[in-house]
Amino acid sequence: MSRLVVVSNRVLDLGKAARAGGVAVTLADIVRTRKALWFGWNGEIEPAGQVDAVGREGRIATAPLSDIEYAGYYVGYANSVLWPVFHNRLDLAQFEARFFERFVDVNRRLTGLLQPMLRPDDVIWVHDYHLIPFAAELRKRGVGNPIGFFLHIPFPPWQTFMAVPEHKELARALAAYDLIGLQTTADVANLMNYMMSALHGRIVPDGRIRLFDQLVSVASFPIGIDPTNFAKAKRASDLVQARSSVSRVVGVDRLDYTKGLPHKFKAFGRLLDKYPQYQRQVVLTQIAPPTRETVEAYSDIRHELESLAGSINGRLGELDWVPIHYIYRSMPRRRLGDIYRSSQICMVTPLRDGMNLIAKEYVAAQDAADPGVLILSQFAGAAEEMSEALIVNPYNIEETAEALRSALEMDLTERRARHGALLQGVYKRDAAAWSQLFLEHLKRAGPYSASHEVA
Ligand code: ADQ
Repeated sequence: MSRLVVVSNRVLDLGKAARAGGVAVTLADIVRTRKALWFGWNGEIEPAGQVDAVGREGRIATAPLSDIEYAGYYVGYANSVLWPVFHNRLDLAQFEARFFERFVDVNRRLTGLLQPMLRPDDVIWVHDYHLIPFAAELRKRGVGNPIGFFLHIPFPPWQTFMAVPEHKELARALAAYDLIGLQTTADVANLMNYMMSALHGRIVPDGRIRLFDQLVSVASFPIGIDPTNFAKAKRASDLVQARSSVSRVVGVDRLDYTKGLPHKFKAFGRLLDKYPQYQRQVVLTQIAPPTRETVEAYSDIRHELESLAGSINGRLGELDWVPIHYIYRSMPRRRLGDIYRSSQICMVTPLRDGMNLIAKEYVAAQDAADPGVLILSQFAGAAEEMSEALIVNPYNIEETAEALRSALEMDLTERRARHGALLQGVYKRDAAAWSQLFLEHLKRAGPYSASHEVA
C-alpha cells in the first residue's frame, strides 16, 4: 500500500489534535490509522533565517514560520484575503501585493522542505486555502506523484472570486492538482462556472476539466465526523437547569464574522419579545472561543456581541434568569459533548460556512429516545445533506425566531423522526467514509503523468 502524505497549514501532535476538534482531529485520525506522513507548520514563529529545519517525530514532520511569513502568508493572504473572499465578504478583504508574494514564497519553501522526504509511490493530499499553490510548486520541482486538494471552506460565486487580483494565478495553481475536492455540489458549481466562464475551461468526455492545458477532476466530498466520539455524551448534572421546565439553546462557534453570531442573538431576543411566554423558560448558551485576534476584522465582533448580549440581558433578565450566557473559552471535547446532550436546541446559523461540524456533533451527541432539535443555516455546507434540520435563512431574524419557537414546541414523535434521519446520515457519511471516497477518487484521477501531459 502506498504511503499517504497529508499536508495542512497547521500540524498538531497526534495527542493534542484529538482534543482540538475540527479538521485537526480528522487529519490526525487519518494519519494514525494508515501508513502516513503529516507535514506542515508547527505553530511556532521564529526570526527569519532560523526556519529551515524540519522537526521529525514518527509520522509528523513540521517546520516553523518566520515572523515575516506569518504576517504575509497567514495573517495576510490566507486570513485577510482568501478567508473573507471565499466567505463572500469582499468588503473585508485586504488586497496587498506583498501578501500574495509571501503566500507563494511560503508554499515554495515548504515544498522544498517536503521534497527530500517524498517517495516515488507516495500519494499526496493537500488541505485548505493556505496551501493552494503547493502542488504547482511541487510540480516545478519535478514531483510526479498524484496530488489531491481539499478545500474546507466554501468556493465563492465566480464573479466574487474574480475580484481577487491574483485569481488567475490561483486558478493556474489549482489546475496543477489531479483532484480538487469541495464540500458541496454548490461549491463545485461555483468553481466549474469560474473555470468555464472566466478561463474558457472545457469539460472533456470523462468528466474532467481541461484548464491551462491540464486535466483536473473536480467533485464534492462532504466531510463528516467520527460520531462515536460523541455517542457517549451524558446529560451533565451542572447543566441541568434549576427549574426543569427551562430549555437550553446552545451555540458553539469560533468568534468569527462568518458565524452570524449577532444575527443569532437578535433572533433569540426577538423570540423573547414576540412570545413573552418563553421569558424565564429558555436560555441561550453561546460558547465562542476567540481566534485570529491579530486580524483587524476580528476585534470588532467581540465588542458587538458583548453589547448585544448586555442589552438583551439588561432589558429582559431577572434576578434568577439571565437569557444569554456567553463563554469565550475552548472546552475539552468530552465536555462539549455533554453540553450538546444537555441542550434541547442547537443553533448553527453561520452566514457562510464550508460544512460546519458542530451540526453533526450535536446530532451524534443526542439521546435518541429524547433528542434535541437542530436549527441550521441554509448557508452552511451541512444544509445540503441535513435537510431534516429546521433550515433557516440567518439574515431573516423573524424566520429564525419562528424556527426557535417551532423547535421549543416540537413534539417527541417529530423530534425522533428528524433526529433518526439526521443520525443515519452522520453515521453513513462519517470522517472515515469521507477520506476513503476522496482517496479512491484520487487514485482514479491520477497518475499525474497520464493526466497532465496533454498538448
Ligand atoms: P473548522 O473550524 O476546523 O473549519 P468547524 O466545522 O467550524 O471546523 O468545527 C469546529 C470544531 O472545533 C468542532 O469540531 C468543534 O468541536 C471544535 N470547537 C469549536 N468550539 C470549541 C470550543 N469552544 N471548545 C472546544 N472545541 C471547540 C473548517 C471550515 C468548516 C468545515 C471544517 C471541516 O471552516 O466549514 O466544517 O473546516 O472541513
